[in-house]
Amino acid sequence: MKKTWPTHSILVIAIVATWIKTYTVYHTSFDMKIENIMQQFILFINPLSFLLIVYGISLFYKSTKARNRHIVVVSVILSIVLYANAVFYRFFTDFITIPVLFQTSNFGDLGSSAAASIFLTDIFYFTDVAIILIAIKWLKIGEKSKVIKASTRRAYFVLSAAILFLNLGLAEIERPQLLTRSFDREMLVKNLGSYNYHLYDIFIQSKSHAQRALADGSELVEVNNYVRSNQADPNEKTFGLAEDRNLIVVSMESLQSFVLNNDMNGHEVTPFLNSLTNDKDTFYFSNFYHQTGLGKTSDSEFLVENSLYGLGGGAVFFTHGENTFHSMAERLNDEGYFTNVMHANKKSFWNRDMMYQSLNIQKFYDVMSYDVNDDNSVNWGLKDIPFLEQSVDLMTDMPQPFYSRLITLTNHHPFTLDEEDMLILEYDSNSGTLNRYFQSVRYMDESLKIFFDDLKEKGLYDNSIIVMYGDHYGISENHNTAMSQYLGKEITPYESAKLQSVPMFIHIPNSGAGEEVSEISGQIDLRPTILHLLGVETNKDMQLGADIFSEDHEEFVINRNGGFITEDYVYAGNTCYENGSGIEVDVENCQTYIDRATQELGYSDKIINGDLLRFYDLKTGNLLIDETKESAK
Ligand code: GP9
Ligand code: MN
Repeated sequence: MKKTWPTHSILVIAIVATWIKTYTVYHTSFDMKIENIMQQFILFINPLSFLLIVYGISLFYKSTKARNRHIVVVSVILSIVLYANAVFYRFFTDFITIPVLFQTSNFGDLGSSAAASIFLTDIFYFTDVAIILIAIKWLKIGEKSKVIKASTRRAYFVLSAAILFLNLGLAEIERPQLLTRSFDREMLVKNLGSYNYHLYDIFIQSKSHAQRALADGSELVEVNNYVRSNQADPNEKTFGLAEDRNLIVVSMESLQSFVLNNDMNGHEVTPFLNSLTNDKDTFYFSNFYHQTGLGKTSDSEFLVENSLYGLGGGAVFFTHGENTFHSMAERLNDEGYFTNVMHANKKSFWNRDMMYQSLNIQKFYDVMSYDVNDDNSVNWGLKDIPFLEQSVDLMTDMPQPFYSRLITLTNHHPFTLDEEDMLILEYDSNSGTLNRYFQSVRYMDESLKIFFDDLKEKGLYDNSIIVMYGDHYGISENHNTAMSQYLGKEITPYESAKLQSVPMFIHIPNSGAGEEVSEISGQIDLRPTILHLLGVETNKDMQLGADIFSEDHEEFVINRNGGFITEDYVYAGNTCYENGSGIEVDVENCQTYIDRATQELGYSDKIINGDLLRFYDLKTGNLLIDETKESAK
């Protein structure tokens, strides 16, 4: 007689198969830092409670067929979720959060990046589904149609709950306050497991939606007090230095500081930008950091316009694109500027078309405003040289003064170029991404040089101020091995934090005011710094940054992940380092700043989640507390 298998064999096989697959995927697809045996153990057991529960629901079905169908459907859904996270991670080095799922209009645009990130071998992400299907087809199960006893079910779910609490308990020991403070997504996945993490995320997101509904103007009081007490008065020497000039702000895609004044196998990577670092009309900020999160370019735009941080989860451009903001564009509209953004991509990308309305930007020159064809395109679209050339043409027709914010695109992952634009050779590491990065940055540098020449030629240069900043990192931590080969040192969390430095230039033609500014500063500071240079006061603005030229500017740059950099310390990966030496020091040294960073990010989130600026009158600086109920409608 052929051997028969116990009644619940399929359930057990499903749980074990998905469990092992998930654990394997943790190690192969995500780069999660595991520091000790305890963390390894939590990582190992964390998928179990969730799998026991979702697969276990099959025990409520009366027939074997229905039970098996449930198990197969669950395994397919979970595989898709895990696979989607793995692909997402290849792009963003992060896990999916609910708001990004609503960014569907972005998915079509991912184009070459997506194609470069999906492989045939990805079929292994569905191994458990295959095992389950084979088991259902081939295993002979004894006592098939047996209805499961309520007591068996009860025992099963009590056991599942016990494992869940064991998991949560260990997570709490390993990382106190994890559930109340979230910290970062990697930590959540490491401790709760990728599936439970999504449940947690759903919970958090629904809460933030409720927050807007419940928010009222009185919540602004505390934030307002904080903003006013940290206010930095303008520096007399620089206030109004660029008054009445056109403002041109260039977002330099994926440009990090490490390539500046550096060479790659003997080739200068950024000759033009290097020349600006000691130019008589240029302020070069050599200790400037990006502060973006998951929203990447859009977060940097948000920081520039509002001097508020993006959100910890998802892109604020999407999640809160309909909020009330008092942007830099709004301030400049009031000063008589023609405000616009120039970017040769689809207007819906990052929800810009919607968000720009909330930011009161008068015109968006999107891809439709440009002449784009096969010859002048590469990678994500129109190449930077023709983009900047055509932008200058468009500027010549603008009413002056104008504020144009230009967003470059060629130097974007996967950093591909046409042969004719490769001005230097590739690098020679094990990372194609880093190898191409240098070439692609070299092209960007050339495009900026041509841009300056064009502005001069079209008579726009002398009467403008040109601000240029790197929007966010280009080389993620996935390329640490290659980076350590290039930089000749190990990439510790300290080094990673320092690598988030991006170049920033403020070029004021014929001012003779240029110098290197080594003050530690970040994108949050751009708005007050720029407005003050244009002679616009910001003492009523609800902003979290400060004018970098101000005597009161503080050397304290907060990362969206809660880390920070001060003159003395760098806080990264939950470790406190001495700035300069990179030596680990007692976390006590960082504690005051850890609290400040949490507080400041919290205030920014509070403003955004509660849509609190609808209760703020920028003209008078009054909080609209009495009108709360009216405005909330
Ligand atoms: C898309 C461009 C790139 O329009 O700004 O966005 P990113 O992927 O860098 O956030
Ligand atoms: Mn970008």
